[in-house]
Amino acid sequence: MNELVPKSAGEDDGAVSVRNDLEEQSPRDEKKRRFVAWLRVLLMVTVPVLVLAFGLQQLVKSHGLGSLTQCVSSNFAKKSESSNDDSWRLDTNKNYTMDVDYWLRQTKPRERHYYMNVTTFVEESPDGIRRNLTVVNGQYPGPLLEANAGDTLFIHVDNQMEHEPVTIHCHGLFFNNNNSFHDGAAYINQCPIPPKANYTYKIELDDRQYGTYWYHSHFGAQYADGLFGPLVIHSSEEYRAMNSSYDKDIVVLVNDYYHDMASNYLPDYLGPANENTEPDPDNGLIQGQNRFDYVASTYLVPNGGNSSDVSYAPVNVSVIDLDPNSTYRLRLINAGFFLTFEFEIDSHDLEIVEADGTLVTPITVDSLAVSLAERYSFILKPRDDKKDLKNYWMQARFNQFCAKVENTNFNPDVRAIVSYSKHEDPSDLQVPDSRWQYGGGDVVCNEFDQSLLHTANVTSVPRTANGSTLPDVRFDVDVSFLIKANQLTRGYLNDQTFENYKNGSTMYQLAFAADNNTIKNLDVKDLLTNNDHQYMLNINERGTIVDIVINNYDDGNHPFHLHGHKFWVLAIGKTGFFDQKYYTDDSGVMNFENPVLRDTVNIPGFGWGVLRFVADSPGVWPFHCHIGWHMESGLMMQFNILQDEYSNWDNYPLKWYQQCQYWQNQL
Ligand SMILES: *[C@@H]1O[C@H](CO)[C@@H](O)[C@H](O)[C@H]1NC(C)=O
Ligand SMILES: *[C@@H]1O[C@H](CO)[C@@H](O)[C@H](O)[C@H]1NC(C)=O
Ligand SMILES: *[C@@H]1O[C@H](CO)[C@@H](O)[C@H](O)[C@H]1NC(C)=O
Ligand SMILES: *[C@@H]1O[C@H](CO)[C@@H](O)[C@H](O)[C@H]1NC(C)=O
Ligand SMILES: *[C@@H]1O[C@H](CO)[C@@H](O)[C@H](O)[C@H]1NC(C)=O
Ligand SMILES: *[C@@H]1O[C@H](CO)[C@@H](O)[C@H](O)[C@H]1NC(C)=O
Ligand SMILES: *[C@@H]1O[C@H](CO)[C@@H](O)[C@H](O)[C@H]1NC(C)=O
Ligand SMILES: *[C@@H]1O[C@H](CO)[C@@H](O)[C@H](O)[C@H]1NC(C)=O
Ligand SMILES: *[C@@H]1O[C@H](CO)[C@@H](O)[C@H](O)[C@H]1NC(C)=O
Ligand SMILES: *[C@@H]1O[C@H](CO)[C@@H](O)[C@H](O)[C@H]1NC(C)=O
Ligand SMILES: *[C@@H]1O[C@H](CO)[C@@H](O)[C@H](O)[C@H]1NC(C)=O
Ligand SMILES: *[C@@H]1O[C@H](CO)[C@@H](O)[C@H](O)[C@H]1NC(C)=O
Ligand SMILES: [Cu+2]
Repeated sequence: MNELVPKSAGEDDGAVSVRNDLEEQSPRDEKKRRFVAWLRVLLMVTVPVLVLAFGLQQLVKSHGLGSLTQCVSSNFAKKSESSNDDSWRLDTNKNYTMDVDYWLRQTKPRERHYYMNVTTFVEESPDGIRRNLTVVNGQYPGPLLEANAGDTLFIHVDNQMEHEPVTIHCHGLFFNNNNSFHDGAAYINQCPIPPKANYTYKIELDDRQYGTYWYHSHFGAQYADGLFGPLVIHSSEEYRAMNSSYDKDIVVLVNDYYHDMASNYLPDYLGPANENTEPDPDNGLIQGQNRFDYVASTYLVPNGGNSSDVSYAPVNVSVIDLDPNSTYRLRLINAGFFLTFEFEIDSHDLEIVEADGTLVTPITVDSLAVSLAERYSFILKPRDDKKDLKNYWMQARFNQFCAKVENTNFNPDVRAIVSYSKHEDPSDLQVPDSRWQYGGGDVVCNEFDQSLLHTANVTSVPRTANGSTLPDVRFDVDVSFLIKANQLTRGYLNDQTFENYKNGSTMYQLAFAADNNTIKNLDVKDLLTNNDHQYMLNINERGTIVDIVINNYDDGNHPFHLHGHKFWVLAIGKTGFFDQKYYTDDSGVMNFENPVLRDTVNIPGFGWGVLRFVADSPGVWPFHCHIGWHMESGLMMQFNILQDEYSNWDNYPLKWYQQCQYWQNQL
């Protein structure tokens, strides 16, 4: 095996802890050890035979690779019903407020270390209904990560869960400093961090990348359960380019929210005879919090649960405190799992200045629709005279037209209070009544019109050497949901539905077993390969200009995301199909001058889109619909970019490599 070990195996740069513990024990020993530990825990507590039997069954199941089985955790502690301890709730007023001056003073690149303990379950109630969550550092939602452009970000993940693997993916980062193995997409460019193991992501940030991003688990449907949070990259160059137009900077995190673990919905959703009917959320949250109007007689217990097990304690909306003498930059993130929402703040205009880390020519709106995984920054413009500023509703209205079924639990009009008044008890705040004025949302689930957004710092989009509007490579991809074997409905990109590659990860196979891997007959001259549910676009020439032409044959919308790159949104079509003549005619359907450059964009139901990117970052990059349910049903593929380069890197972390061996040994 020696020739396969990363060349840097012996070198420890002092940052990434390189250990041998995964190798020291044979997997069988490891299984035995865990089994004994488990038994010890079980015997310490006197448990009924039934629980023991259940536990053993789960233990066995949890060794199935990538199993999403949720298990009783030995360190699970049920909080007493009467407990007022809300230390599990992240203080977002504090943690999501950034220190503008501090970041402007940072002139030299630095290392930024963040520590994430990932724990199994806390039974808590962000909106009043008690449920289990998977969280970072025992709190919900996840903490803010910050750095400056050009810094090195270290994310030290300690997976303290007993039975679930985990990965952390930083959504939107380039990973273009020979570090794409830290993208954190499970089975694609990283083998997941096993239960009870730890791993350090070392991310040398591009010194030209700044703006609003977020992180989330990229293992199965895990992020729906709470493993996500904001990630902001500051830059004094960005601040100057924005004319230094704000003095306060805060994150507004919005997500749709389910009352049960994602894994409990999956068997039904992925099961036979379900024609892609996604579970509709029970609520939406702003800053991880919202009220839920619980009425026992009408409450729909998720997944056929027993209503006598429902536990509820009223929770109010969150309050975002603002200073009337300051000008705010708000960074809005759709960190949800399924739905688009429309956003507004009463009596305020929103001057949009950033989309997914790209500065755009400022435009002022009173509301905007935000698709899953997208981010916008805007300068908050109060319409009321500053001295009259009081309290206002912030509203995120989730578009129910994007869902196939309606969940009667869900009041899609989700709110928070924006408060300029000094207050003691938030529940005493007086907020003028207001009604949502923008209708029920776009009936075909369109998002904010992307053609209104223009990249600020651009002269024109990249063109091929001969100056034509055509790309070097045009990749056409048709999106559909098809019922195939066993009445199972799955998501298809062309004729392929994605399944996790369980034999390590794709990048591990391609980098270390190139001549002998099972997923690709190594002929990089093939643009497309599709073995073993691994549909791949292979681009091996640096700087290749690629257009992805997406035609959506499905009635549902799909917010597509490409890892490691931003793409130019050349065109979005709300109906019909893309026509080749748009490249050259004078219809103006495609924008080759100043379209928006972002990492996530919505493709409308029965619509289409053309996205251009430059293949200049070596790695194996997922391209997928960000709707968590759709990812699970196979709406994902991989872009294998510059394999000749990444295969020759000598800086793969030993632990990254060993984790793949660990999972291979479990097979
Ligand atoms: C937010 O939480 C992170 C992680 O715990 C911590 O490093 C950071 O200092 C906190 N930020 C603020 C502004 O409190
Ligand atoms: C949370 O998980 C524990 C352990 O699996 C389980 O006993 C409990 O019923 C769960 N609580 C909820 C609300 O699902
Ligand atoms: C992570 O967990 C360890 C062990 O319980 C604890 O010592 C440490 O303080 C935790 N770190 C954070 C950031 O919560
Ligand atoms: C990571 O795990 C190894 C053992 O698996 C342990 O020796 C090391 O202390 C752990 N590191 C942290 C920071 O918990
Ligand atoms: C604008 O683009 C130029 C040329 O690519 C680059 O050097 C500069 O850093 C960019 N400015 C900002 C604010 O991104
Ligand atoms: C900054 O000022 C310039 C010149 O007035 C203007 O063109 C540009 O749109 C402004 N940018 C922002 C983000 O306000
Ligand atoms: C629900 O729970 C109650 C009380 O624990 C029990 O009597 C009842 O049989 C349960 N119903 C179902 C359908 O499981
Ligand atoms: C805002 O500024 C005005 C005028 O300088 C001052 O009177 C007022 O106290 C300030 N308000 C706050 C909340 O700081
Ligand atoms: C929630 O806050 C609103 C606005 O301050 C207040 O009117 C209401 O009474 C509060 N509800 C509860 C249950 O505290
Ligand atoms: C320009 O280059 C593109 C991509 O290489 C090619 O498809 C196209 O035919 C070329 N156009 C002309 C006019 O040569
Ligand atoms: C290639 O695969 C075969 C069959 O799986 C195996 O016997 C052989 O050891 C592999 N060679 C290398 C270099 O991994
Ligand atoms: C990245 O890897 C390439 C080989 O593909 C090497 O030439 C280059 O020096 C590396 N760059 C850095 C910053 O390590
Ligand atoms: Cu989708």
